[in-house]
Amino acid sequence: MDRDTIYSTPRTSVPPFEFNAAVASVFDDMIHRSVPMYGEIIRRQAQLVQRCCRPGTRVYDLGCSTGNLAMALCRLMPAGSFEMVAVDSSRPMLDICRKRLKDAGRFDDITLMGKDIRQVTLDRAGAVVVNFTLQFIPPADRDELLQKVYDALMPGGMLLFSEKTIHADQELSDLQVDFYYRLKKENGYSELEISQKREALENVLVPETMESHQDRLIRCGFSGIDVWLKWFNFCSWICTR
Ligand code: GEK
Repeated sequence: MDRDTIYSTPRTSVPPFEFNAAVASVFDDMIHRSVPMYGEIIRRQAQLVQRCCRPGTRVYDLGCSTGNLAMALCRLMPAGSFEMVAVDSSRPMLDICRKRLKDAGRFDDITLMGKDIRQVTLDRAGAVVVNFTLQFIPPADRDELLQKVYDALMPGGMLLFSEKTIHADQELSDLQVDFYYRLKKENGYSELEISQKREALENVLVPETMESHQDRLIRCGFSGIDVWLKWFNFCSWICTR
């Protein structure tokens, strides 16, 4: 896994963050060092998917990046025992995902789609995973996307959803951000890397409060909503119909 050094040298101006080839090539290192408990999130989500995925249903991973969830699911479930569609609009991310699946001999298990998740039709969904991707969708389009997820879920189906959030209380918000940057420093990012990445993500990653996410989930019709993991400004939900 290549090390993420994208923001390690000073830039005169920091362009908006993109999921381009440079980012894709270091993505796994970047996400493991930037998302608290990322390995735990993927491991437990794969186990949850395994529980609720019944014959005739599909698993969707919307914003699949390099396919960490697909790989975790392949480790848990034998070839041919599940149907999965993994979607991402970044070509370089999907190229890496495809190669990993081929190398593991599991390419036939997963359908990869290079598309905007807003344009994808979902059908017979047993589980839909949306990890740290809604935050990159324009806020005005988020209701429609989650409504589409809800409408596609079969009885007994689940949405597994994770986001970076903000806190409405400024003092608590500052505290969360402070601890988040502390974690990034502990994981080897310098002050310069942290501040240039923050600048790059401005207006690209648009976080919402947990309450605003939960209000949307309720509006869309989800009846069971559980925060199963929370670490300062990071939150993972299980949502059932
Ligand atoms: C993981 N879920 O490893 N349509 C499709 N893909 C999109 C769109 C869109 N409109 N916008 C962004 N993406 C993964 C991590 S990363 C999170 C998800 C992060 C894709 C984008 O190309 C990228 O691969 C992914 O969403 C977000 O659990 O980097 O913070």
